[in-house]
Amino acid sequence: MNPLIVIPDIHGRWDKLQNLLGMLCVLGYTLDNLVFLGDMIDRGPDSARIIDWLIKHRAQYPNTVILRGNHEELMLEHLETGNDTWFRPNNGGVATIASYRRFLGAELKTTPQLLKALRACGHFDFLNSLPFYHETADYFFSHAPIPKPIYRPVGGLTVMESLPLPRELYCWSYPGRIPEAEYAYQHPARYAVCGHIHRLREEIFEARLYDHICFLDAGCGCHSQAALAALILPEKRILYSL
Ligand SMILES: [Mn+2]
Repeated sequence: MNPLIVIPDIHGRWDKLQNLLGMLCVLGYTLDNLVFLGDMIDRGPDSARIIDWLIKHRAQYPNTVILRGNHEELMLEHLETGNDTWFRPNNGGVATIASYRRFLGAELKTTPQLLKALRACGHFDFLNSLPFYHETADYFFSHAPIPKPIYRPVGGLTVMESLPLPRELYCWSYPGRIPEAEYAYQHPARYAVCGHIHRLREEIFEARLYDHICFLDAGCGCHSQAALAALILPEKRILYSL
């Protein structure tokens, strides 16, 4: 089987995504087994274009996995309830609406207009269908890290402490002051990969690879110098966009 290539938070940076995918192709990797960890949208300028590309890419390569991040949650919540947390400056929803105005060539002045336009182009149904996690025999992927007490092993199987997990956990959980590696649960027989957490505030512009989990977000879309990372599995090689 071709390697799995995992890509974390893109945050609207089409340029970084294209650079990374180009680099992967030059190195001889195929793009038919990509796993996107969510937060494809917001902050950067090209969210609409990225979502459109993801829909087409998954149609072409059905093995493609695209997860839901907290930013897709914020956008969906706004569209469904009018909650405007999405528009807080740090969240970057305004940039996403601007990208849809350009992409669709429409004014999109109100939330109902935006919702109607997103339904018409298929983006709403796409975003609304994104799963919260993806599990294979060897790996566990989620946008945010799963904290320690959540899983327990039973007879060699992975069993969740309480089913279903609160859905926000997959998108929003955050170690706070706990060192990230200590915070994250060690999945039995599975290597975990998450996005969601960068360490730009500590001037760390890299992904962090631990024995049981990889924190893959290097801060793409949150700082002009931050790259988009990719984790290539099973070799655990990390590449960065320019
Ligand atoms: Mn996130």
